[in-house]
Amino acid sequence: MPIDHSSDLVLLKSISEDSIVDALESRYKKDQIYSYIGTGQVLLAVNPFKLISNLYTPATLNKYKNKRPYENPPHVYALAEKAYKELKETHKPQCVLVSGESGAGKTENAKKIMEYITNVAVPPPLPGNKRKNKDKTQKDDAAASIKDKILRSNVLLEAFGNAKTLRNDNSSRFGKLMEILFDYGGGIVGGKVTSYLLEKIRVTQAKEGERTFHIFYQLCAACARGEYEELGLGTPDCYNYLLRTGEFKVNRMNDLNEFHATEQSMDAVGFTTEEKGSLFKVCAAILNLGNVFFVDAGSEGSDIHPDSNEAVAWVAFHLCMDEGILRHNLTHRQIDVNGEEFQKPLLPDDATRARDALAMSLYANAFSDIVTKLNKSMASTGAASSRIGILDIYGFEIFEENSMEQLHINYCNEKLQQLFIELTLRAEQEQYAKEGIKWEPVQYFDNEPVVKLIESKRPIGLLTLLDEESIMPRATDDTFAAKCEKHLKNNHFLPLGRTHFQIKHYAGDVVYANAGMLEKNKDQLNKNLTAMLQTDVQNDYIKSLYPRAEKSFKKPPTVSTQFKKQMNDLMDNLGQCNAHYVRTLKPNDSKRAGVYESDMVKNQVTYLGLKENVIVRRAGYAVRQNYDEFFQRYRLLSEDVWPFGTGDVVADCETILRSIGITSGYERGQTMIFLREPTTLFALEDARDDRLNAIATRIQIAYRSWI
Ligand code: AOV
Ligand code: MG
Repeated sequence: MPIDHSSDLVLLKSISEDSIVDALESRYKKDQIYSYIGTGQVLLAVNPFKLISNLYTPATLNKYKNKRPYENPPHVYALAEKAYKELKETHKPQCVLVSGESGAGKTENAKKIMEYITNVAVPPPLPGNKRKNKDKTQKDDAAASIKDKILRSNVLLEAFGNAKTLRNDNSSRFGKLMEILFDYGGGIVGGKVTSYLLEKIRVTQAKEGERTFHIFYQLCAACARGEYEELGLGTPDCYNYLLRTGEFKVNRMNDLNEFHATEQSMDAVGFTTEEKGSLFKVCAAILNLGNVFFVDAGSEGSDIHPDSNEAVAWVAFHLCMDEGILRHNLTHRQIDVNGEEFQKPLLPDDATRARDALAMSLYANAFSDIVTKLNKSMASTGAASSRIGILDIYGFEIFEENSMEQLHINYCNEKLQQLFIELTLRAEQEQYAKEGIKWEPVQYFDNEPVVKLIESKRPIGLLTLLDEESIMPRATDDTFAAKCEKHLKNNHFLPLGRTHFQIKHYAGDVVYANAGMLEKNKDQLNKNLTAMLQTDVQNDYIKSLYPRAEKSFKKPPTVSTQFKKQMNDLMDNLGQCNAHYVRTLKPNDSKRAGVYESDMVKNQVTYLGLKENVIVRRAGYAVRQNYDEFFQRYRLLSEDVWPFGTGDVVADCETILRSIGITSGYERGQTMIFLREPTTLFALEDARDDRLNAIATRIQIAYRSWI
């Protein structure tokens, strides 16, 4: 197949942000959503917001098997193939980093990568002929079942971890690293999911026009059809947590069908009927909790509102506990004074906050438990020698109101962008150095100051300040704002009075509201509620979500501390891997097919640093190829080397180049040949096509004269 000159941005005639935007547009209009920066290096994917026929069929998938990226049009399958091939050849851990803003297509592409890899991965090897057929079948079955679980885990995690937002109808509200584990021969032996900070506030406070997590609507739809009737759920508009947003349906999403898929995935990963029932009970308890309101009961206390009696009864029923104990714990808080415990009545507002904290905690713990169960069920069946990690996080987001959740999400995106810069630059430099090629470094926009502003300990950064304020007894959102203003002297930080501050992120300026940050960061469930879940509930599953901690005088780590640690562990993990990149782009903000808004794409091209990426890739050498591969592909161009070469592959490659008149503009590396001009590659490909055509014609003539 002749090379499509527009498929790799490195081959563009002139490089500017506009020319990149235009090139992507003309491809997009032809339904060519994928392009490269350096064939097989960085894959760009523009969200089509529609199904493109034949893009992901089994036939297409097969076309990419065992092929080099340049042998086919750009595709996420090509990148997945490359990651898998490098795993098999080098046995080094690989990772695919999928990045882009919210709704750009990260999750969809990440799933295609998993689909590809689970499809092509070889069955586990059988040592010699000694093994009986029975063993073979068992091992094959185990591998097939793990592949199935890996794919189905997506359905399950999306049901509980995704939601409709203003940006994306199926927005990931948690970050995910899926690691597929392989044996030495490239057979899949297991899988491992790591999840990052679920946006649990969505359970109780989803915004107008959005939805909370899909599972709640799925359950309501199932109950309406008579499934899981014992949960007693009504339509979504019966529940305050769902009603608030005014949004119940998602375009092209059928909650009942989705529920069945969720249930099937739960079965596939080994949830028992009882476990499923308990998990759904927790969800139903949460929905009913949202319908519990409080009234003033004088002398600083509160009572359950009489209209909420039914809701409280349902909560007690679902949590399998005594209603009286529940009512008491919802309206009181345990405090310790000089080692003695007291029950302090709560004001209605405080009781409401405690109620929401309970709902969020139940959901977050249930979500962690799902991840734990998934990991048990995908645990390695044999010795894992290496892995491919596929990272699909929540994309950079800006809303009208941004809070701690957005701060964490955007911080995570900053870290990933930083890693991208470091690895592409480092990898590029290392390759030139290793191959002994001279190279002039290219300047990049470096987002390190922003990362430092957020996470640094010294000088003190934003999250550290937040942590410090969170343990101060009399700290308020206001004192936090004052401290930020005093300590954060950084061009990327702008205090906006006492209520808001702005951060200049690599992907845009975001204004964050201070309100509630300290509380969210402390993330404490009243002691009496924790104790209630540990002792008063009669359901083992729910109890298991609240294991008793060892007695400790240390304060539990804050949300920010935990997240920062997770991010740094993640970066360490990814730093050990050979990285592959998918950069997803969003062509419009209205989720519409066929609409390509150049300004919007240009903004992303700018902040993703795609132009610099192209320049770096091109600065040295546009094309690089292993000597052997180069020889195999182009040997038919020179009679002097055809068919087996002279034994000196480097000299043979030069002979091939000379045969089409190229005597300069290339460099001999240790293992690779580097071509400076992309046109050299075109010339080689064109000559190869001519040659193949000539051979085909000769064969035809010979054939005709023969018949
Ligand atoms: P995201 O993962 O990047 O956003 P998704 O992968 O969920 O974005 O994509 C958003 C929506 O765009 C999907 O639900 C599809 O409808 C559509 N879409 C994306 N890629 C494709 C594709 N290749 N083909 C067809 N439709 C596509 V977020 O999770 O919000 O950051 O946090
Ligand atoms: Mg997503």
